[in-house]
Amino acid sequence: MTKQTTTRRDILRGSLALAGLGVLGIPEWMLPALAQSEAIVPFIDFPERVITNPAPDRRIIDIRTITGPITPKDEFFTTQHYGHPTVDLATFQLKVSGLVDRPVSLSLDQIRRMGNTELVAGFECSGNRGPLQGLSGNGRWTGVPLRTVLDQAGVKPQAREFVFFGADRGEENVEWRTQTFKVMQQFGRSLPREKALSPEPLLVHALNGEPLTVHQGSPLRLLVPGYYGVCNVKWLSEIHIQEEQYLGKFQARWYRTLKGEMIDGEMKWVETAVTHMQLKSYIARVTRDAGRHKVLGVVLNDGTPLKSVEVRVDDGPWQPATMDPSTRDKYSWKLFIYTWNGATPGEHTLISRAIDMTGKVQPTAQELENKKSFLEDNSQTPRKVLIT
Ligand SMILES: Nc1nc2c(c(=O)[nH]1)N[C@H]1C(S)=C(S)[C@@H](COP(=O)(O)O)O[C@H]1N2
Ligand SMILES: [Mo]
Repeated sequence: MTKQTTTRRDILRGSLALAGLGVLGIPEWMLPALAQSEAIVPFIDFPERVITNPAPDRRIIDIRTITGPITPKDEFFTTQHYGHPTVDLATFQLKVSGLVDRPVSLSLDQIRRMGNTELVAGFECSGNRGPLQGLSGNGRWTGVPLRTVLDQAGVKPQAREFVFFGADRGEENVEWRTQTFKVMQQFGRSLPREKALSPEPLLVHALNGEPLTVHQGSPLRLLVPGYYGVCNVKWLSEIHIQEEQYLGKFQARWYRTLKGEMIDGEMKWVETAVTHMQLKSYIARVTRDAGRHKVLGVVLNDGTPLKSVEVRVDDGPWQPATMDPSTRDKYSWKLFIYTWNGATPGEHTLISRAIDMTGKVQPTAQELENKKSFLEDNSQTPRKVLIT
């Protein structure tokens, strides 16, 4: 009980401050924290034992424990390819090199003094999918607009490709025709000029008001709001600006989506880069309170305004869910609640779908059948519960 009370208070403080609403501004039932009389209805299609810490440097979020829009820093999912590099905060310098008027090297203090922009943003790993959906989080980030740093260096007109390197590296096999070369590579991702110079990408140094942890890329990471996790380069050490396309493994090979599309009666196989997040919703948990059931879920996308979220029970009609008014920030997770009246005893399948303002509807698994690579799986995730 004590823990629940604390959680509820924390959520009130956190989300109401963000939404600028008073305590009485949000109807009590909208709050995702459990009421005292509320009981969790377990999912019967969830793996029995969810290992939330599969390795020291990895963590997933157990979606059934989501209690509010802001993910606590020590519950934020985390993953990377080369483990954690050692970065000495005292001697840390961010380098900006390549097609610039003045190459610059900035200490953490210098970067912090360039401004403290705050942004609530959520992201997921492009490999996030059902049944766990555990690779996503939502936080309040603090940092400097990337543009501010780039302006200091002065970007040359012919610059087209902005490459962000992390301090982490590993040996890779690079295949070329019939040969394989073993070479050391730094984790790198790139953005095209237009995106890099847009006002939104941030170089962030804090999450939820505290300095980034090693897991989250201490001391500095790139945050591209609305983009998949892979774009948010952790332990950022260098921004290299070039004219050439960047073809590193995590840009050009691993983070691709291969999808078949029927065009004029012919199947075309299209490969695209993993960039902006696809429209997704999922059910996080179901609770029972005095005979009434509540279905809580999360929506995330690339910031395109949402039109609605709907929930369907078994083969029934799609029913509108209510969006939590405290999660209005453009790039934030949006929480939704669906009140399920008259649930009958027995097994039921619940499913949610989000629809955005452009009319885009979250696809079914069947509609994504021709997507070969598992990344960018935003299909509707069914959830089974047993009502007793
Ligand atoms: N330097 C570096 N940055 C990285 C990665 C990496 O391997 N190295 N992995 C990316 C991937 S695939 C994801 S999903 C996110 C995870 O961010 P998080 O650990 O803060 O949740 O970091 C991204 N940034
Ligand atoms: Mo990822």
